[in-house]
Amino acid sequence: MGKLRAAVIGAGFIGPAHVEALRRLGIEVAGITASTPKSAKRRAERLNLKAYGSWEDMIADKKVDVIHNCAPNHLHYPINKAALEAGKHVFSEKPLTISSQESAELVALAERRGLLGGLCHNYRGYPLVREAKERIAAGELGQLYHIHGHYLQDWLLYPADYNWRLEVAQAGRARAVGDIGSHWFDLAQYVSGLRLEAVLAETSTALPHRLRPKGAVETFAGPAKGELEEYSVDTDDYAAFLLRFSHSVKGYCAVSQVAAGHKNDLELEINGAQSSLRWNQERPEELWLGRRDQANGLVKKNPAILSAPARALVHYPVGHTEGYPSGIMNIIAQFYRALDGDQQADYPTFADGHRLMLIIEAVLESARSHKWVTIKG
Ligand code: SOE
Repeated sequence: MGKLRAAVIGAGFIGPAHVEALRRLGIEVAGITASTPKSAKRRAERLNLKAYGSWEDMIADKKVDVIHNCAPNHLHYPINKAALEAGKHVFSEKPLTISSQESAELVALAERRGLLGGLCHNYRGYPLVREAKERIAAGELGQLYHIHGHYLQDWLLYPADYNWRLEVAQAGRARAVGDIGSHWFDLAQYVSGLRLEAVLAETSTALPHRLRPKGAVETFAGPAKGELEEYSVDTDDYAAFLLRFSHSVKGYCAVSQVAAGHKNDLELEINGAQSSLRWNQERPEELWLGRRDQANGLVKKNPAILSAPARALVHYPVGHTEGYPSGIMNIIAQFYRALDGDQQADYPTFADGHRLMLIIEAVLESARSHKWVTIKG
């Protein structure tokens, strides 16, 4: 396929993380764009990159082969669609779109055009996550019984914590569910190898009235300053789910963006007939093993004891901490291996993203109807 050139749309929290990952992989980055030409220029200067005036200009650039879409949620669909129509491969931020109708369209479009679509469910890219997956696939836990966990954050705790994710027009109807619930669902299915089949959900809005600034604010930027105005919010700060997976495995999970003290607390625990395992994003280099008749154990990010697929995701020796940035890089690396024709490359696809949209919609429907909802597809 030759040397591919990438370009990144979005210069907030996550766009520059894609740039860093691409640079670590030795993939050329043609440039970056942002919500305004001025902020694109500012960010591009800091990253020593070319600033495109708009995402349309970037997509029109014949020198660009792969578009990284790190724009807000409502722009995932139009940008991904335009990029595919222009013959570019797409690596998109999640959720894939804001409706399953749009995500289905993107899956079909990529297929028709013979292009690849990848999705940044970066938590799949941690060595100990992969180790958990390998141990389950090898039968170490025995028959699986339960899958549970949480994804808790506190960056939207205060009324003046502002971000575009609080605006339905930009983020879609699902907030915590779409932003962080989608990660948890993806991880639970990826690690267990099971499919989520049905959900009973409750959502709630702890802060129905918030304060917003006149200007733009970045993710994790802290409470807004300057002139503020009050506005109403009715999307989910919090959601709890009862879950049914394939093979009659049962589970539960809670997500919140207003849980004081929790920063990026994504946790997944799986219990089987022989043993359990647990992984937490804030202790990314440890995998807890739970046993009934022996001492519980802790597997460290030690290449000498990890399975081969997990070892391949390690870039520094044991005890030399790596986490979030390397996870993103590992997933992006797999996507580019797929672009290079590697059939074994393992990355979240647009088809996965479409199914996650069906899950998000099932959650919202269940929260409305107070009934179990079967996930379509
Ligand atoms: C904000 O909740 C956020 O930045 C998410 O959008 C990311 O996907 C997650 O990795 C960290 O938190």
